[in-house]
Amino acid sequence: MKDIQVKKLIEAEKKRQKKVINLIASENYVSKDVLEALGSELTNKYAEGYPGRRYYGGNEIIDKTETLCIKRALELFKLDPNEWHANVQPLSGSPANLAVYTALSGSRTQSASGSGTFKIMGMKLDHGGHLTHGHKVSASGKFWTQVPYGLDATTETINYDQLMELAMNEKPAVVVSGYTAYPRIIDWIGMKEVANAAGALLMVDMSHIAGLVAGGAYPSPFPYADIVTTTTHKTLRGPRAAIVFARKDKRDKAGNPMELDKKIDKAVFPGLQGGPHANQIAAVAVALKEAAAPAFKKYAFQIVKNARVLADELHRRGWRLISGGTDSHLILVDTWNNGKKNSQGAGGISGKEASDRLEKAGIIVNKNTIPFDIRSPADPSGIRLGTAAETTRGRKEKDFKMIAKKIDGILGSQ
Ligand code: DSN
Repeated sequence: MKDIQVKKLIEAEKKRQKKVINLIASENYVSKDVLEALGSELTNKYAEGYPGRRYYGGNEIIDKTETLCIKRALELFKLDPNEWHANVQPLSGSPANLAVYTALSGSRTQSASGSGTFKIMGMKLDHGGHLTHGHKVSASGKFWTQVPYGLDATTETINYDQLMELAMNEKPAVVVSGYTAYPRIIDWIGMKEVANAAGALLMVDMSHIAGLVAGGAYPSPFPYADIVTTTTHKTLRGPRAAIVFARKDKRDKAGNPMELDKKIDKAVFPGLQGGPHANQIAAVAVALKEAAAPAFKKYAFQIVKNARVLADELHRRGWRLISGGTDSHLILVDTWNNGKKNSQGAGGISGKEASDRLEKAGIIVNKNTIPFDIRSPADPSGIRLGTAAETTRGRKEKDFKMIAKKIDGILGSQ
């Protein structure tokens, strides 16, 4: 690279990534092949439209690339192409979710009187939901109306009866499940019953768990969901991008075809985006093939094993974990109400301080709200830990025991 300034920055970031223990639950390390596809000449091509229906000439190869990516996406999650559609153009997770709401709500999002409001029933941010599940600071909450739900105060897990009651009262158009800070297995059947009872569609944002689902280490939402969105760069270990899957055969209450596939395609392009990033789509295709290999299955199960060990060790050392532990790749630690260090139940260290202290020691995490947090998102009560990135680097149970010991030492000292 001739640009020395940028080259130095890239080298410095590479060095930083190698040096640290990365416990950011939404990050991972991609393969050289994924990087090669991302850095390829495919970035030079404009391809507005879809395979076989482009607005620019010269798209023969791009058509093949996108078609291959779609095929691999459907195959990886064992979906019948007659039943499911995949759109691989969303640039990342937020545009993917926005495309779904745009597709479902039609052109008029809210009438002036408030009637006909398009309601998104989504988990509250501080309980583990995502901004794009209807939060008021996101376009999803500005254009549409969130029906927020939270976790059970005692178990810190989903209470499906509470959700059912809320859904029946509010009659949302769509129930969104799949979260950014929920360590437990989601009962997809329970979520489907909630959506069905309200006459709503079930949308699952499986961004965090996609790699676990692909590897068989977490139950698949596909048998129950109407729409599934996912980013491709978390446990799935691909480039930064997203996919929207939609059922082709969904009918509305009157029995008319909903054409979710066509509506979502239109919402992505020309609704929200211009030309797709063909280099990114090629890199997703590479990652999907990698995720279909037997080694990835082993990887997905190892992520969960490592997370369980990390959770058990922290718990054993006196740290309060949200919901008591994990079934997935992530753990939410309550650093503020830390039973071991603080018998009064308050006055522990904030998530920000915990994250700062760990970073100084080379362990990278993110501060995170915990359910019913009394502190602010900028300085919340907890930290979120994930094991996908370090599992990619070959770390196993014994390494995560050491990591737990280190974390305890760093956060436990006054
Ligand atoms: N930033 C992602 C995460 O960390 O979970 C969500 O957008």
